[in-house]
Amino acid sequence: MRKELIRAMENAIREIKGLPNKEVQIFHHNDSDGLSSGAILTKTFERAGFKMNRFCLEKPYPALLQKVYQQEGGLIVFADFAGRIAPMLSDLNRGRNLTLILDHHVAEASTDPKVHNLDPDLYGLKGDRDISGSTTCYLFAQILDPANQDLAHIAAIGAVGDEFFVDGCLAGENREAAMEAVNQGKLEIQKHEHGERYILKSFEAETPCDEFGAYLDTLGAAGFYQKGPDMGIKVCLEGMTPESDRMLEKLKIIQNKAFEEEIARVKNGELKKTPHIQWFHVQDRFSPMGVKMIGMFCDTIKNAAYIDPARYLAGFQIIPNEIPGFGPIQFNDVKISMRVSAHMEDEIRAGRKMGLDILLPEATHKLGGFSDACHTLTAATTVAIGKEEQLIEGMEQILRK
Ligand SMILES: [Mn+2]
Repeated sequence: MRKELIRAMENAIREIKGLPNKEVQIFHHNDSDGLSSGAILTKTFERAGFKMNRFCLEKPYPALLQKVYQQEGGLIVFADFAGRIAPMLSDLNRGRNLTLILDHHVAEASTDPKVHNLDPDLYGLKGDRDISGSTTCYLFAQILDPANQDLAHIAAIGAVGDEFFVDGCLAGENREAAMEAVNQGKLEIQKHEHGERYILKSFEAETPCDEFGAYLDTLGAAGFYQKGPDMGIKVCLEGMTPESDRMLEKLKIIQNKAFEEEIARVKNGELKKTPHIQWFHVQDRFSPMGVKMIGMFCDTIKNAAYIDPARYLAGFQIIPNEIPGFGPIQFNDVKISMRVSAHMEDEIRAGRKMGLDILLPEATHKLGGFSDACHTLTAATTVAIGKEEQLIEGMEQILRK
């Protein structure tokens, strides 16, 4: 299975080497795994002598993809997302651009031979156990040029960041990458009672990978519209600096202040209630932070005393009509994030309440929205601005049935 993935990567690389222009556009996710993936690809294509345009995205929104695929003859790489939307990318591409998908989420096969879906999920590897986005990029990088083996520790940062462990330890391809970094003296593995801790030794200060990942997560999420991802890539490649520390502190202050103010509003009656759902709307009050913040905010308050433990919790945040570095895009959409209390979590696990993975996508589809990351206990989708109440009502209808 791994062999076939390697072969597929080799085929894609052969096509890259046959391109007349050495130019690449990289789109990568904004969490620690996505930033690590972006850093590995940046170094890899730099070394290969490519001119590069790199974009960090919170999600590969269809409105953005339509713009991306107006071009022809390009090399387009997606990292840490897009595995599942390979058929859609194939329809948009129609043989016109060489496209590579280096994701590790659940995937669907491409229908365009120019769209290479190199998601290990298609090759029998488990993206939530064996291999992260960063390790997928690392595998690809190594095949392109064995010199890229020196990026193994960055693969480990992403793997730890995604928190997929087996008995507290990295497994599969992620473990291979970590062991390579250990051999190079860039990583140390400390064993403890419940597994292992991974300490980065490649930079001036030794830092545990989990702390490094949390640092990247804040830069990418809270700093999304303020060049946080650029700083994240730099930190992955060169380590933390006083400058990156200052940016992190500034972002933490912005986040804490925004959350505190929103908690006060929710407590003071801005939480609307329907029979099964409680919901609120932050409009653009989390600006200039990214829309991942609405999910993080729901996580922060889901078990608070002022939240009804027996109702689903939903929060809305307006998606800015802009992708940093890419320019304006008229999304005119709002993001909804949903979470549940510990009590509801038990109910859903026991099968007595409907999981969010069914409830939210079903209601979203009826309104022509876009659903991406929906799990039983956490879910998020987007719908057009103005359809918020209809979406809540749609979910109530599903629950009444
Ligand atoms: Mn990932």
